[in-house]
Amino acid sequence: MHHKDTENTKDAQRKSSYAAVASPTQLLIEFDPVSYPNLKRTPWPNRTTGTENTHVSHTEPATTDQLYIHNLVKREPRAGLAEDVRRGLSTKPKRFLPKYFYDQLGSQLFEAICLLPEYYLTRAENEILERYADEIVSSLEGETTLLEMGSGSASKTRLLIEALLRRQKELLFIPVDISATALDSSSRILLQSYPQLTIEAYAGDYFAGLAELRKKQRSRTLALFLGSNISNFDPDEALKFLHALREVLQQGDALLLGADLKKDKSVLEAAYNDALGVTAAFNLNVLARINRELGGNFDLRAFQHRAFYNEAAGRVEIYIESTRDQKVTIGELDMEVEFAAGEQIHTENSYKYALSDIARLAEETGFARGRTWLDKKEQFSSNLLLAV
Ligand code: AVJ
Repeated sequence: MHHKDTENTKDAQRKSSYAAVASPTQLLIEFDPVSYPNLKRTPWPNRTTGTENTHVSHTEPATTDQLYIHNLVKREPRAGLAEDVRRGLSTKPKRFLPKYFYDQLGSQLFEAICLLPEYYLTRAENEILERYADEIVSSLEGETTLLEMGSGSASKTRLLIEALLRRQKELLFIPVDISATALDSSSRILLQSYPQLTIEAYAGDYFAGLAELRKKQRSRTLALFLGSNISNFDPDEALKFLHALREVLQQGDALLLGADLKKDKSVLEAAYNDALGVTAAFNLNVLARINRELGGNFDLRAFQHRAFYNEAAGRVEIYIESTRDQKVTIGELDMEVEFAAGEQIHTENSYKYALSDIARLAEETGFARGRTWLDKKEQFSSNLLLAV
């Protein structure tokens, strides 16, 4: 049950600052300055009248008509980085959960990955959405709410927002993301571009987000799970996730699922071993994060990035490998960890799909398979699954 869980799980005493500045119609959340050292307390862009600089630091919704970010992690500070790192470094083989990639720096490194020439996924999905967004949204009837799991920078989402706004005047957008900074900045940008939007955001991991979403009724909903975010799930977790997502939807709603397709090993391995080393930085940033947030002393130069396609398992496997025998201490965990030369920490799997895999997943989780769209090179798939 890995994947996303907000970064700002550090104890309350650390999150004294960053009560956001909000104008009367908006409200933001508190950020953890350890996970988000560079978050700026910029005032809201001027889209409202009235007084500025109302205070805030709530976890519960206040009356606001444009944006609210629910911080789910603050409610469960125990299930966090510290505990998962302790556990992950105590098991054999060692492992981390991919959700911990996405602190402020990690989220931005991921945005950089999406621009790499070798990382074809983002461009391929963008090509599909540019071309078919209108067709995709026409599969739903009536006033539609847009829900997105793992929205990140939400740049591809814009294409669907625009398609929906061509047929309705207003739109409620509900993004769920592990990174509170990504949610904050993407929401600000979206609201500036589309004044017709209302955003209700959830900063937390997928399952925490879904648990919250179950509590509320929504109008006709198009859910998005883009970018092959499903790739991080093992098969049983993918089933569990789609089941849970199906539960927050009603019959007649739909899910647009972006899934990277199985393909040539050389293409896949290049995508996860880029020449600039951005993927390596993204991967090793987890060690830097442990140094920053848990008082670790990992020497990043004594570890290296590894990624290869395991064809039998249908997944790219990503590791951090120790280049020598070494000991690392993690102050806040009171922990000393030994690494042998060549020993690895498994940081991520990225599963690749055949269209038949997606069909099976859909059928097992209460969806009927609608249309599938591919990019011209047929590298990536956008699959409409209908809640039945
Ligand atoms: C965000 C899980 C879709 O698996 O391609 C990219 C993450 N890791 N490069 C992927 C990732 C290294 C990405 N997903």
